[in-house]
Amino acid sequence: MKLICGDRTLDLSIPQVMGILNATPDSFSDGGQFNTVETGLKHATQMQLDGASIIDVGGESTRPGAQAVSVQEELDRVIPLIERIHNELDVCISVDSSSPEVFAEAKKVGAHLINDVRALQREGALKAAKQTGLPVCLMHMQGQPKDMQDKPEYSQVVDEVYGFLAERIQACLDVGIGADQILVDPGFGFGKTLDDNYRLLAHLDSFSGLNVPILIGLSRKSMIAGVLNNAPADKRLYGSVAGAVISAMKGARIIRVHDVKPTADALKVVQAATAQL
Ligand code: 7PM
Repeated sequence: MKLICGDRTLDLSIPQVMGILNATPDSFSDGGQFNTVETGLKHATQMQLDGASIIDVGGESTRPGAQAVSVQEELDRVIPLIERIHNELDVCISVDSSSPEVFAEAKKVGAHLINDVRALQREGALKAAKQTGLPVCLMHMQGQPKDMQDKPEYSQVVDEVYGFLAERIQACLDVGIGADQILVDPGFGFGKTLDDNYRLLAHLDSFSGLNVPILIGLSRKSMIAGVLNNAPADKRLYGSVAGAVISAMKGARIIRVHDVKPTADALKVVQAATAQL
């Protein structure tokens, strides 16, 4: 089970850790670009040392309630950082974006994977993604970040998310993206109640019916806080690691996290046990 990512290859027979690198100004002490790139590179370096095989660089906050950012703003945030990481580190770089212009520029400076929380539904996104030749991760979201948590509603959340992802896989195949270049993600926290999130986690194994690798992100999310008396973000580590372990045991191949070392250690234990099945 290998995923070809431009000039790199990821071995998905073992669960891989994707480290989150925010290139949004609020994640850094000042808005200056030098500081942003240097701080980001340091963080990426540490995450790689800790066991991340992929660094996910994002310049749009998709936090519930967040406002949209312009394409230029997104480019200014992510492109210099991707270029620097590509020049300095031996790691797979994923770009967390929904903008066709960002896909193209990110590819030029060394990105290896497109991670789109809007599953390539923006105008021109499917074609732009296809043109990069890079693998794509298709995520499910109900609504838009601005209002997605207002009133999430499903009749059968697992079936609906599954159906949506199946349809987006087909849309990719229709523009010529190879079946072996597609990943899917149920999108924990994106237009979902606490019960919806745990139902998706409990049934994550059913998504293997889509026949593409599964990526998940639940690190420090409200679904963790929701079972921990609404613990603040810095108190959600053990819960997040538990979610990562459950996901890996139910077949997830890439786990997107803030806390790389604790997650990488936990996944090694999962792998050691799984290898004896
Ligand atoms: C604030 C709240 C900022 C939540 C950022 C977030 C995912 C993703 C994100 C995910 C994939 C976060 C989210 N989440 N991409 N991007 N899957 N593929 O918690 O679950 O990191 S942003």
